[in-house]
Order: sequence, then C-alpha cells, then structure tokens
Amino acid sequence: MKRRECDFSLYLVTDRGLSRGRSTLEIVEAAVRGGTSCVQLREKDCSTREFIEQAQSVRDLLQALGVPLIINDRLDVALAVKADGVHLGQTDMPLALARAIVADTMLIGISAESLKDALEAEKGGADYLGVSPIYATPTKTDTAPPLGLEGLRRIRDAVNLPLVGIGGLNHDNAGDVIRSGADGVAVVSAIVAADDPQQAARNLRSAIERARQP
Ligand code: TZP
Ligand code: MG
Repeated sequence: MKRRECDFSLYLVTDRGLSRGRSTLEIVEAAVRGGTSCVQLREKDCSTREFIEQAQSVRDLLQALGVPLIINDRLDVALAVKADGVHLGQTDMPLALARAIVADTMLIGISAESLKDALEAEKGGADYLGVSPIYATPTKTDTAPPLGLEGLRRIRDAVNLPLVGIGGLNHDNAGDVIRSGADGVAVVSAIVAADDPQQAARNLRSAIERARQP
C-alpha cells in the first residue's frame, strides 16, 4: 500500500479487553467482511513478542483481504511486521523522528486533540489525523476534553489531511461525523464489543455511505 492510498471510511481499532472472549483475528475478519476499510492493531497490555506475533497474523489476514494494517504506538513493531502504517498519539514518538525513520515507506497517523495539534501534524508531514475524542467514551478515559462536531469542523476548515473521527462513535452518530467533514469514522466498542461484529460494521458502513450522498 502506497502512502495516501488508504481508504479511511470505516476504521477499526482493536481492543482485546472488549472482545468478549473472541479473538482479535475473528473480530478483524468479521469487521472487514462487514465493510471495515482500515484496521489499527492496538495492544496496551502484552509483551513485545506477543504484540509482534499478533501483528503478523493480523497482517497476513488483512493482506489476503486487501485491507491496510496500522500499528498503534509502536514504530518498532510496525517496521518489524512491515505494516502499512503507524498511529502516534501526542505523548508517543514525535512525528519528525518517526518520519525520519520511515521516510515515505509508511503511513503515519497522528491523534489530534486540538486545532493546534492538527496544524502541527499537518506541517510535520502526517498522512492522516485521528480527531480525538469526538465524544467522551468509557473505552479511553485519559483523553483531552471532547471536541464535538464543532471542534471537528474547525479542524476540517483548517487542514487538508484526511480526518478520521474517534471517540463514542456508533451507527447513530457516524453520519453526523461524516457530514461535519470527516473522511472516516474510527470505532472500538461499536464493532469489537458488538453481538455481531460483521453486522455492526455493515450498519456503520451504510450510515457512512448514506451521509456521503449529496
Ligand atoms: N482514542 C481516542 S478515543 C478512543 C481512542 C483509542 C477510544 C474510542 O473507543 P470507542 O469505544 O469507539 O468510543
Ligand atoms: Mg498512543
């Protein structure tokens, strides 16, 4: 996958703690079959060895399905498994250092929690922004205050990069996020914790496509 070719429409972020006993691989496959276009593997509590093994199996699955894999936080893991990208937050490796390591071989996504973050990330050569959080969410509580749709619109008006909204999104509000200027909708619990992750992804994708109609 070349930089800037990524379809961010429906962006799944994994979370093994919310998967109700189902494997990450199972959730990812169901999500992609339901219309997920991009997957971020997010592992907060496992060893580096386990993270790499998990990333290799998710990468193999996603390659077969033609969907890009982005690794959360860990550039070393992303490089080791030849992922399509890495996603960095405001306290992770600085964008300039990550870009110096990967040059243009890998997508770099940045979490923007404010307009200032967004402008800096664009200037620094990010490939896309996770606009975070749109709404407060129990899935991640150490976040900046929610930006809401108004905050998302302000960022949309100021930057040209692809924007993916995240935080408290589901099939009821996904359309609002697209109509407020996002290129995609990122979710954790709406797919990972759903009774039927494939159907949940399908419902989200339909809401996204409906919101794109003129
Ligand atoms: N970054 C900002 S909010 C969030 C992340 C990883 C969690 C989003 O989870 P959910 O369940 O989709 O609200
Ligand atoms: Mg991070």
